[in-house]
Amino acid sequence: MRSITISLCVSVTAVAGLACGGGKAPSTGGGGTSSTLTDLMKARGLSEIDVQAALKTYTPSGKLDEYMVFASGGHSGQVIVIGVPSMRILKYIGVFTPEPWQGYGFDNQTKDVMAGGKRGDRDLTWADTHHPALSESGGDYDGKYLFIGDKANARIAVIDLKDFATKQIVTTELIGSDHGAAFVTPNTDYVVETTQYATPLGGAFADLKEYKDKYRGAAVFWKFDRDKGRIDKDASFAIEFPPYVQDLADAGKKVSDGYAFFNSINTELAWGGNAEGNPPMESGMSQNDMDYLHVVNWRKAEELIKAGKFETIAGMKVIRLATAAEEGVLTFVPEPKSPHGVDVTPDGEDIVVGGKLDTHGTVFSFSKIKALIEQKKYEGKDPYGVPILAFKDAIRGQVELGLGPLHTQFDDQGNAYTSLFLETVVAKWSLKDLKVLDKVSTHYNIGHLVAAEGDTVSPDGRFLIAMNKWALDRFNKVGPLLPQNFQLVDLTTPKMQVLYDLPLPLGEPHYAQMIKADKLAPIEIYAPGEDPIRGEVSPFAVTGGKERVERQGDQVHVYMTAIRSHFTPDIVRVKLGDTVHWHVTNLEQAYDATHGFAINSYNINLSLEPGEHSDVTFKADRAGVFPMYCTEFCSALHLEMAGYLVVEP
Ligand code: RUQ
Ligand code: CUA
Repeated sequence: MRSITISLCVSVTAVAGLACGGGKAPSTGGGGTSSTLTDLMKARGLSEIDVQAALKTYTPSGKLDEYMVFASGGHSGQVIVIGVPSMRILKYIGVFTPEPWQGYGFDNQTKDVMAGGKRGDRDLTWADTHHPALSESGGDYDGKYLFIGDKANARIAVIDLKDFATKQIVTTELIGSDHGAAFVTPNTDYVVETTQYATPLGGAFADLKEYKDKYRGAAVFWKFDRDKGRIDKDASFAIEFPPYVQDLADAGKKVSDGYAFFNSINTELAWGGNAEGNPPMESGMSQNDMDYLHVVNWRKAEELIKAGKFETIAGMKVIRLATAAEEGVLTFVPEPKSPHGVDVTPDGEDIVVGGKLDTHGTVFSFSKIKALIEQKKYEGKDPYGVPILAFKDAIRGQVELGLGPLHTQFDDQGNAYTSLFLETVVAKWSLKDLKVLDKVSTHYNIGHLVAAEGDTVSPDGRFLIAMNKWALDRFNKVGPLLPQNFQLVDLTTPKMQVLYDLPLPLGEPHYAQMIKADKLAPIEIYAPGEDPIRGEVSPFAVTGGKERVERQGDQVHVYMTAIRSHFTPDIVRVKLGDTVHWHVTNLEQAYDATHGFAINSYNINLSLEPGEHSDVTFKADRAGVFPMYCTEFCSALHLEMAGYLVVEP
């Protein structure tokens, strides 16, 4: 017992610089019980390893995190911001779905943003957010923007990290779903979105029996205009792919800049029909020993677009498959058995593919692939005329990883980390000699993993998060639907160590990226009267003393201000049938002085951050007296920050 106390004392003191006089922890003050660390450990059933983990993650009140994680919010259609190492949740960013607290999807501005993602005239009220991608300069995160894809509806969102708010959603009817989305080219020239499930391009109709001939995938290269901070739809283009069910994707970097890599899982061209005499999809798609890694020369594709070698489908410029094959835009390399993740190494030289139904990670060599393409050394063509390189000539080697390799991230020491779904571990392996060095168990069924800046040209190492699909026995029971489990893993010790479990009960968060916190510089307040979506002072902004109600026929404009602790005007009278244009400016210029604005029965709910201006338009179609009030506990007189909307019959 005594020796445990001593060794704990030594290690704890070493880790945290704690005073450890005779094993006594400092008293917690007047009249409190003073206990030794060992007593505390005993009482809570903690081991020395547990205490080390606690010391590596515990972040006292007022201390900030070193890294920030942007995680997909899965079905919620949001993005989750998490601090590392504390694993404290810092923000849910409303993206594809309304987020009431931020008033996202309630005012005219954010309704317009959401309308950008409409398919046909249908409002979509959920998303399957998969892969967030931070903007990059020279292949490194620059902390300016974040993009994320919605697999279910083939949409991409742009989030400005100036205020951590969604500014734009785009979609194209060219494709019906995506999965390799979003990822960015090294200078964020393009945000790439790739089809998952093939459909006839542009939403046309063709029966599934015509799958081979009429169904297609595509990679959409959304042009990002950095000055405007928006995707430029007109400058975007797409490349048509065979209906091989493209999976994950990654952009080349450094030596492989100008290229992008896409996995596929269905070179069998299965299309289901298990009640029509066909094999079920999952076995139909798993017959071949090899699928195709799609190697795309996107700089070449840009040239073809400039040269007019495209067709316009559903408003999108599309390089047709035959053109892509002939002009060297698209080349295939066989890859083992229904792979999943494809990840380019920090130097851009290797492309690591997770086998999923194969026990290997396959390491393709970009320089070999490039040389083979230049020499036109093909071993054949696929049925669509796309040239195929020989597998053995294109790889540097394979690493025997274990069961179910999926995704790979990198550190600053030349190591790679691959998630193994079936084995439910993270495998650490050496890029140099392709040998496994260590494995750590995760709980359970890990999907993606994210290391600190682990997919950039300069990874940091240090921390990794295992993003686990199943939680089983990790948390208190909450009924049959369990949270997902993010496990923080220490990469600085010789053996990887799990430090912390964070349950995420919001949707299945697929992927995340982890950025050094000091690369982010968000604003604290908006300029007086700023419309955050336009990024400028609103023409409807209201200043103190200029509050008023103006009527033009049945159109009523309300110019209102909010400041602790009142709205001006606090009574607004309109007539049944009027259209009301409500303009509210928060006059506060103090950090964190947010007011809410809600009107009963009319589903009006705004969040006005300091300086922010917001507009909402509605029809006064119900007579009565409707309380309106501030929904943020903004001051001692918050409850008094209220008024009435009077709709006269
Ligand atoms: S993935 S299943 Cu990122 Cu592994 Cu979507
Ligand atoms: Cu303003 Cu409560």
